Amino acid sequence: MSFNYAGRFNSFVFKNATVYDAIDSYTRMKGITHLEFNYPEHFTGYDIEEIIRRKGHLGVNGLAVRWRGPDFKPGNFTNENQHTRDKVIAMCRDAVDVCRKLDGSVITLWLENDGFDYPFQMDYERAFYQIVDGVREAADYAAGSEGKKEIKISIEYKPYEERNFAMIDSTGMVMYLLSEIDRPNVGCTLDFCHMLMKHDNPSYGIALAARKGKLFGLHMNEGYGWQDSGMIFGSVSPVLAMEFIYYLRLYNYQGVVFFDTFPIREDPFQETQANIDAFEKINALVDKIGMDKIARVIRSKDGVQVSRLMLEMLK
Ligand SMILES: [Mn+2]
Repeated sequence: MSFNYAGRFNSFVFKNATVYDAIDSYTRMKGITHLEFNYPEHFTGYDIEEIIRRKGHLGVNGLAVRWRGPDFKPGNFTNENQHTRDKVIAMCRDAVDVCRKLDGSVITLWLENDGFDYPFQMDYERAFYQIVDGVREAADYAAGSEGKKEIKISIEYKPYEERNFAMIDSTGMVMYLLSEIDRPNVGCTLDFCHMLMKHDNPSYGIALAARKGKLFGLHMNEGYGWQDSGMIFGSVSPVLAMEFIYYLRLYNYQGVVFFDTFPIREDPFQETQANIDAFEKINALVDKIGMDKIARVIRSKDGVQVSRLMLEMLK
């Protein structure tokens, strides 16, 4: 099974490259199939027609909405300033329009400010259903209609950062949110580091989301679990990474594998390529060992057999 790959624009942009430069790099990189933008930051000062010209053979996966600036700090969908909350939803609609123009598929929403820091700071029920209603509004706008492609809305959870507590903080909570939203075009994006931060087993999350047809996106990276490390895929826990790829194949994941990594000290071109190479190599190891054999080990529920499988993988 082969996978679709996209890299993180800001890996280049934060090193003084333009969005155009980054697109040119991606067209030269081995394995990249799609582009994944932030909205509005990667469009401000850029021409969409020029972006389309430069991307050549690459597809567009979608856009992640970023609500930047002091107005959004108290909350995104949970903002009590009606004007600001309207703007939060309007930006989702604008992102859907741009996504359609680029023939993309998915709008990713990470609810960065929808959380709380103090006890007695949040009316939890009100806040949760402000998110439900807000995402529904965006999703209904993104739904397909005559002549208009359906765009998916995908919720990316993170347990904490920026706030001490996030409203949507775990795989279980995001699945619960999706069932309350109850829209066919709303699903989730699972970020490997965010899952480790929550002590959510990454593959368990895939299984539950995929079973419901709600696995709309992946953010692949690596870390030690206590912060959003954004390291190269498979570099800390290759066995967890291997289990993850096994489940992606089991559920026939057809979406894009986006590498949400932070090459602060590394060369961004080589670092992105290293992510793809690691993913491809671990995928090849799953092939070599075989899906059936892995399934047998899982059925055994035996730690010793699991350890032997791991040694075979390292051989
Ligand atoms: Mn992410």
